[in-house]
Amino acid sequence: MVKIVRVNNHCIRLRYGKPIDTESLEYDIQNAEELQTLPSLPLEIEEKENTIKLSYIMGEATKVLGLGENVRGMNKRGGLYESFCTDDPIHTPDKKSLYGAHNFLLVAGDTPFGLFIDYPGKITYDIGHTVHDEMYITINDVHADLYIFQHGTLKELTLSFRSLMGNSYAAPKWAFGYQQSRWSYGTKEEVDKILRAFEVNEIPCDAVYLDIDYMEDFKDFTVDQHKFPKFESYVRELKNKGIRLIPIIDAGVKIEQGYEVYEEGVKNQFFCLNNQQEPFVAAVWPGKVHFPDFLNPLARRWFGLKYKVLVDMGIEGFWNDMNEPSIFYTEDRMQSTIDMAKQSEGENLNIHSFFGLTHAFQSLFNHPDDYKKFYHQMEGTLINHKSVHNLYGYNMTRSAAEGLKEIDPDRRFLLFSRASTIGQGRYAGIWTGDNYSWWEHILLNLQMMPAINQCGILYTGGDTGGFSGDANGQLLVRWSQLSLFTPLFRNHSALNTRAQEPFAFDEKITRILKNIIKLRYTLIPYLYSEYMKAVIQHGVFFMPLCFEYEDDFSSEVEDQLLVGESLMIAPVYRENAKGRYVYVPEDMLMWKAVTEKIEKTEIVEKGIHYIELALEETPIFIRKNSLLILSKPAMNVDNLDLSELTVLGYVSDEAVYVYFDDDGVTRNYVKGDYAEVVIRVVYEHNQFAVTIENKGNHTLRKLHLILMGPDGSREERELLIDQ
Ligand code: MIG
Repeated sequence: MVKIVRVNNHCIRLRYGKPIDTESLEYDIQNAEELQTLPSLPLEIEEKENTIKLSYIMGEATKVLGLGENVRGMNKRGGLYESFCTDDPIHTPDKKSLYGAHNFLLVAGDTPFGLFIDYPGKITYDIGHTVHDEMYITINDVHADLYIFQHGTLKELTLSFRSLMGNSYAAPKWAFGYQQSRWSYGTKEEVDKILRAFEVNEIPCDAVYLDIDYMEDFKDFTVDQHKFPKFESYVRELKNKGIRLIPIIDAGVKIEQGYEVYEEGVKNQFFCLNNQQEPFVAAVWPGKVHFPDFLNPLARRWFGLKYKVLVDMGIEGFWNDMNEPSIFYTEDRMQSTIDMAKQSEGENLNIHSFFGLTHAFQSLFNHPDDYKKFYHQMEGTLINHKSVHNLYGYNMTRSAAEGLKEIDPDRRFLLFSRASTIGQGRYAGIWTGDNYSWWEHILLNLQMMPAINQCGILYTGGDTGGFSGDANGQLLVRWSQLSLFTPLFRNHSALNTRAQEPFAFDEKITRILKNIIKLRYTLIPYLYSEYMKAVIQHGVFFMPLCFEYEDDFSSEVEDQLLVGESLMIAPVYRENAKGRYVYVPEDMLMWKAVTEKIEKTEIVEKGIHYIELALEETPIFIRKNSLLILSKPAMNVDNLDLSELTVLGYVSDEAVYVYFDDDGVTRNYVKGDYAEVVIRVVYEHNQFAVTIENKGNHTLRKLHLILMGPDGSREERELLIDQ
């Protein structure tokens, strides 16, 4: 049985059975009109053998964008995918699922449409993998909500979807600064050593991360006093220098008598249960753990308020890890695997039995059947984990966000998660997990960004330089030239890998990275303004070219992005490359940025160009009739001087830029407490005319304009801003 409602001009919802309320979307269903007849649909939907199957025949030129955080290119055609939040640290193209479950697709055929499947268990996608022209989607259930978006461009359909999600999370402004991480800076001495190197090299930095080793025996909400004596005063001492410490919080709670979180959780039945209704045991970092039942609202609130211990010590940001949840092993599976090994002791193992045995050990990690072994308490009933798997990390993050809001209602905390699903963007951002120091992963990182944004998750970025494996200086530089534009710009790497801080290579690399990081601070007024407008207006920060340019070629471009309304980026992602081909979809102003100084600019005409790019050059393209706003660099965001800004523009007719700013610290922007400066530049009769209009309180006093027009005209002027 299907029930159909019209949600808005672009969207209808088809409800099959009685789906679980995932709370992925947040819109007013009261006014939605119920439709009595099935409208014509762009794809076939069939209920069959306890599944819902969707199928669609793709035209030769049809492209399929979306699926958020996943492997392969922007166009998902040709691949098999699953949505099942998975801790898989090796992001090769044959994988089907990473940490997020992002069931949103944009089908760009003759008549574009969008599809969101609101269902929290596993969904499989065959997008032209088995048969080139055919797309099949299978939901192994008869309860699901399908949202279909029609009658608009790809951008309009995305914005329509975004409007159903509620307000996105707004990171504090300091979280747009450069951030340094490592598994682990495990003691105060190590953190101090790193910070000294930043100071000596005069490299700006806003945050240093604490990975699992800051805890006592990997117990959440504890700090090892031997490794970090007088933690509270240390946190405050660093904050006075403009540095925030960001501790990690893991999903698994260590089983240990006397450990408060464990004891309270057991007492109140706040942990997931096994089929005997006892707390379910899995093993992760600390050894045996219980998983908080984040789907139970009482448990969610309880865990969220635990962050207070660290907030009271001055902590303003957290990263939530291992919340797919990742399971190293379960006891019974370990036992049967050991039994199997014992049985084969002394045997003459052949190719089958040997690989059978090693496979059994390898598949202890995140075994699919282990996700069937535990239950959540939702509205008084027990629900098997497997059918709601994709809601786990989302609700852990929600727990943190709601807890932090209760603990300190006004403050914006930095918060991001590894696992996620659609809806989580209201509470936090994500990072893209354990990538590798592989050149391919720069491109993969770029390709995920717009798809993640389509799902309402705006604060995002990858482990710059790569998590696993050893980076070289060149890789880190090129990767940083991408991360320069991601809201989260964090260098992170794994245990036992080569050091990859900006000063870990040679002098030349240090100098280049220092310039890139300083350039980041120069770009913060623009990046933050574009990010906050996307938050407030339910927009996106990253877009593929085809959202703005309708020519056929733009829809083919898989290695360039639009960043906010003014910029296009085209980073180098091949080792030893001295440049790259760039498709310029309209005349643009290219800036080969080396430092924050505006040099090496030129107008590039629409077309395909080979652009030479020395290692230290970051290509930044300013779109026609667009403005880029820049500040002077600073050693951290708190010290950015926003009273004097530079505007770099390329104007052939008229450019209007709305520069957003607010305190960057509180939630007052929600009440409209923010400033907008409207900068308008008109080019007429070979002259530029500039007007400024202010709304709200802002700190801007002076603008330095560098304007380029068609036929080589260029002008610089200063403008004092009236208050
Ligand atoms: O299984 O806390 O993705 O960023 O450094 C490894 C240690 C657990 C995985 C995270 C990574 C983090 C690491 N964690």
